Amino acid sequence: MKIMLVFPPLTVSERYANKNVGDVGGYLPPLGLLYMAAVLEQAGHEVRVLDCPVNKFTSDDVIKKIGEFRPDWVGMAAVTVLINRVVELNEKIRENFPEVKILVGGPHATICPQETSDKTKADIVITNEVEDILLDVIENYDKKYKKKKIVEGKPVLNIDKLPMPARHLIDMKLYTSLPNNYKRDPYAVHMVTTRGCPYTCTFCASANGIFRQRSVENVIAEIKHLQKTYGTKEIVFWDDIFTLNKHWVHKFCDAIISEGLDIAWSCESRLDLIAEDMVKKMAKAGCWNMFFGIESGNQDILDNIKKRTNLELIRNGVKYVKAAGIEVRGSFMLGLPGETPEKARNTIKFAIELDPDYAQFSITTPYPGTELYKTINEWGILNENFDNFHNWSPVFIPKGYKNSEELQAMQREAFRRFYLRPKYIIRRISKIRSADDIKRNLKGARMVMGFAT
Ligand code: B12
Ligand code: SF4
Repeated sequence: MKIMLVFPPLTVSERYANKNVGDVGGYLPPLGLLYMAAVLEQAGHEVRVLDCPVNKFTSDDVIKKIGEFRPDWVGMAAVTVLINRVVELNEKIRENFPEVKILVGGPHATICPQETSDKTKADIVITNEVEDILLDVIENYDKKYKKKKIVEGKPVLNIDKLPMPARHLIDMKLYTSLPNNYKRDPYAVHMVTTRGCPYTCTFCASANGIFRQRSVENVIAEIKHLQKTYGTKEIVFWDDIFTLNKHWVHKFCDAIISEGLDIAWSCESRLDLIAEDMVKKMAKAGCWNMFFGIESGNQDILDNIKKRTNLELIRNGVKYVKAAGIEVRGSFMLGLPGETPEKARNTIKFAIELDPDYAQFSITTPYPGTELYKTINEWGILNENFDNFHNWSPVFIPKGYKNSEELQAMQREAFRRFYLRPKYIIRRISKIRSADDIKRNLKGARMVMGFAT
């Protein structure tokens, strides 16, 4: 069968709700679709992947591409902010190609399957991870699934058995991480080595998952494949918590060191999952940058959102990572439940005290399905226009704020106070080593100014 998998259109300025940010990059291959494509190809199906954001395709371009390929099925990925795009695309596909069957999945479909099915009128919505059920649905649709509108996928228990993502179906040269997220462009490629996060943070769409991890051997094999096929020089691990299993991290670093793999890498984790010896070894194995969700500088707010950590653990974690020579990127959230402008200023002060290499100040967005979403009316007012669910517009106004303008102004203040410090600017300039560094820093500065003004 012929299957086209589509990542719906969303421009960078739409993603950041900010026209001043410019096209700074931050495009990563749609891994979920590439895993699906690999499973389908392995079974002999013909697959195309259409990543609209990176190609700047509109919904009309998608229709044109469908006309050229004439697939039996079109599958679409939906995060919450894209759900209305999926609805619009489905309407156009139905109008132009009534014979094509439509499949929808991804994080929003998983959280709101009924709403996704009603709104998109897809032939079938599959929730959760889909690799174990996808072939059955596509191949036996008429016999087994025609009467169903929603099928429940399940977490894949042994993720080592999955084929590698079908990156050959996209133009890998088009992808670049955000400027603070790579140093050996154009060869930074992203990977995931785990699935599911067992923590319970109330705002997070990944919470309460079953943690699974690939074997070190399996991950090293993918890195070698990327080096050989694409000349990859850098890997960005987008796992929710890369260092949950310290034993695994040691083994992974030992493998990189003993095999002499020349690879720079970065990853995400929690600051209470940092051990001094572990980060030292990570640095030795090529890790240069780590991203942490710090969220707030107020203990009561961290408790409210069930972050299950404290300010001291955060301070220590930052100290260990910096001492190992690894750059720190900290993500802070403004407008969390229980926050007032005064408490937001504590968060900004905490960010300045920790002094990470980069800080991101996003605006709390209560995604459907999260604990925060379910209890939101206790904490403030929610405007449920999913088109704005991208973490950069105030969709939720906590009781402590007068209005959305006050919250948006707080975000600008945070960016200004953090980035426009002479100490910070001097440090960034002193780290410039090459023409590439200059390019990256200029792009980053433009982005920051977009948020600060
Ligand atoms: C890498 C990443 C990004 C990257 C790359 C996005 C991309 N092109 O895929 C970047 C940085 C660009 C990004 C941006 C955003 N992201 Co993001 N991102 C992630 C992250 C960390 C990993 C995604 C991933 O690759 N997972 C691995 C693959 C294998 O899993 P998967 O994508 O979920 O796919 C599986 C299933 O969902 C399903 N599936 C997926 N697509 C489809 C399609 C069909 C037809 C079917 C049947 C099934 C199906 O099957 C797949 C295989 O089992 C996740 C968190 C996470 N742990 O998943 C957040 C996450 C997906 N992002 C999120 C958000 C909010 C965003 C932004 C809106 C934030 C922002 N303003 O920057 C933007 C949206 C941009 C966009 N166009 O999507 C949220 C989504 C929550 C929600 N309900 O919407 C998540 C869940 C983070 C979180 N915990 O809150 N993101
Ligand atoms: S915020 Fe991080 S630790 Fe908390 S549930 Fe989400 S991914 Fe897990």
